[in-house]
Parts: sequence; C-alpha cells; structure tokens
Amino acid sequence: MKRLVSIQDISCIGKCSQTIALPLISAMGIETSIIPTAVLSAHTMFPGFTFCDLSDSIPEIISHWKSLNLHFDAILTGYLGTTRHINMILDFYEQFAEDNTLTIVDPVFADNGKMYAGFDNEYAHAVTSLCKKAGYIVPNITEAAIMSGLPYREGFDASYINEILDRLSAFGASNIIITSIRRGNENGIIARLSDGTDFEYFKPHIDATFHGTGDLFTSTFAGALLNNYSAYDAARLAVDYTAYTLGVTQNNKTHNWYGIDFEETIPWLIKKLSFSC
Ligand code: PXL
Repeated sequence: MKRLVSIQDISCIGKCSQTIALPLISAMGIETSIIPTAVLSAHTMFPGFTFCDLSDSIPEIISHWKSLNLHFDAILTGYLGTTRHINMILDFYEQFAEDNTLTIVDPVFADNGKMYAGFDNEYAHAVTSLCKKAGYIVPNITEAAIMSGLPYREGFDASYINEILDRLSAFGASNIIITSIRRGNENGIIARLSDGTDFEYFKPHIDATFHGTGDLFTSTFAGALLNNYSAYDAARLAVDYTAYTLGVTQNNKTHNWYGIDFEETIPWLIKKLSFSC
C-alpha cells in the first residue's frame, strides 16, 4: 500500500487540514501518516480558538522516523502557520524526499484578496521558497498572485493568469495548479505542468463558501496522484468532487457554518475512483 504523510494542523472542531486529509486520503486507499504541526481547539474562523504549537515535537518525530527507515510515496503539506514550521518541512524533504516521492504543497495563507489573520509578507516569502522545492503546488488565485509578486485583481483576463504562471515557473515551481479562479459564472483551475503543458477546467460557479474546501481539493488531488492518475486527471477529479461536495453541503439543511459536509460524499468519490481503476 502506498504511504503519504500529511503535515498540517489539527483543528479539533471545524473540518479542515488533517481532519479532512486523514479520512479522505485513507478512504482513497492510501496509508496516511500524519504530523500535527499544531493543535487548535477549533479552526481560526471560531472566535477565541486556542493554539498549541507542536514545533518542538517535530524534530523528535523526524529522528524517530529516520530510525525506522520509513519510505513515503508522498509528502503533503497544508496550513502550517509559522516560518519555523516551513523550515522543518524543508528539513523533512532533506530526510525523506526520495527520487520517487511526490511533494505536494498547498501554501494556505490567503484567500479572497487578503492574507489570513496571523500571516505576513515574511511568511508568504518563506512559503514561496517551499513551493520552489515542491513537485506540485496548489495555491488559490490570491496566494498565487502574492507569491508571484503581482497585485491581486478581482477582474482579470488570461494574460494576468499567464503572467502569474510565467513568474512562478521562473522561480522554479514545477507543476502549478491555481485554484478558485472565478471567471464569469464559472469557477475552476488553470494549471501549468513542468513539461510546459497548460490546461484549465471550469464548472458552473456555486455561490457558497465553506471552510476546508481548499483542503478537500488538495487532499483529493494528492490521493488521486497516488492512485496513478495523471496531474490532469487528478486535478479534474478534485474539481468535480469539490464542486459536488459544495453543492451537497449547500443543499443540506442541517449543514454547519464552519465546514464542508465531505463525510456524505466520500462514497461518490470512491465510486469514481473504482470506476477508473
Ligand atoms: O483550511 C485551511 C486552514 C487549515 N487550518 C486552519 C485554518 C485554515 C484556514 O484558515 O485556519 C487552522
């Protein structure tokens, strides 16, 4: 069985980061190890959340794992929160990224034109340096603009996205999938792969936002890559699954404000996966 390690926070309530990656990627048939970078009582949209930084434990986990001679088929990172965490991920790459290990980074520091609370330019710079080392990066359009040094724009055209992709590729990013791109009545992704191919995939826009949607996209994408999907097919599956889950959540009268109802749609994803095997 393939093994992925997911390195991001545990938000005890709220359905995001590890509490999406672990159930979802496991359900996709991949052994999913975790390193929790921090434990939050609830994700950061809850007023009064607590935050316990686990940075001090990470070097110990790494040295124990090193003694176990572990191999990872993929290293996935999402919300990290401090530049110290990012340096630890760079160290983790040194120790565990082999030639055939997929490295997938969702930079998670901004959305809708602005950085999340607690993030600043120094963090954006540090996460950009991690993105340069990763095999696959999955920034949303706001993060991609900030990392490329361009101002975020609400209304944009293809040349703006192209400029972002050119700049990120020139920095050394390999496979770039930009998510959350709103174009008229559509929402989707535009990607540039390391072989120079570009592709896009758009679906009708769903007028609903739920926390953890980006984590759902990235986890699906990572799980699909490990199920031998090409980057193109993995990205399309992730868009389809995310859009389907958003729609189900929106129609679910009992949904909570704080998270996406992916628990209900896992069977849909698994059916799609087994059909294509
Ligand atoms: O969904 C990304 C994410 C993960 N973890 C925490 C967050 C966020 C986004 O804001 O706050 C704690």
